Amino acid sequence: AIQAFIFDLDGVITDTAKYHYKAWKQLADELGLPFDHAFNEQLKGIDRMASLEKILSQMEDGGRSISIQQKEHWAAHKNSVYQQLIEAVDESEILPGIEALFHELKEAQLRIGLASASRNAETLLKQLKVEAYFDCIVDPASIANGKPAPDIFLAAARGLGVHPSSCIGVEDAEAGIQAIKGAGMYAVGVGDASILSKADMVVPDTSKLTLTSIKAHWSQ
Ligand code: B16
Ligand code: MG
Repeated sequence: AIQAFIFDLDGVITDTAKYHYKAWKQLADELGLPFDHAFNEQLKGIDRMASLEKILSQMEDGGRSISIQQKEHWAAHKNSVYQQLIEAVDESEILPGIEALFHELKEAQLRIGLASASRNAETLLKQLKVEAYFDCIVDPASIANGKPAPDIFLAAARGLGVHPSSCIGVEDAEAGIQAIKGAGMYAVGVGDASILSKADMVVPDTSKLTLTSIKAHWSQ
């Protein structure tokens, strides 16, 4: 039976993907590098430094001439722009259906975990006033290999004390779906079914996420 749900944050619980986009876009513009929504899609679920490296890989030398110190400076700069953008986030920015789903899961006595690559995730859960629903929040700084590696989802299952095969992972990013499947969990994608084709089930938006519909698909 299903024992736990493990959620991604950005793009699933709240739409911070748009703030990440704005902050990266500002940095890319400052550096004179191309950046659009299609490129941003590749950064979803990918941690801060790996995201920066993808952007810099568009430089003529693939970004190889850039020192670690310079990269750290740019990554910190992006993060401070991002943190300003999320300062005003409050419970009005929880995506539709998410809080109702959290209620349903608690009623059914299922555990809830967070597997977000974002080092700002805990701050956001507090601002959204949903932190109390979570039985385990994985610290992404403790994870050696980011998504698409399964590590962060496996750490969440371990933290919840549940076997991966009894966990449902919920993700909006292709890298995240790969991570869930690599962990041996059931993957629910939120968004474009053609991008999230490796998921076991895809819903177009969070309002369609209900325990009943997921259970029905899971048992098939
Ligand atoms: P930060 P998720 C990910 O969060 C975002 O999708 C990704 O765009 C971002 O670069 C990453 O977190 C790191 O975020 O810079 O705040 O540490 O989708 O895994 O919840
Ligand atoms: Mg995400």
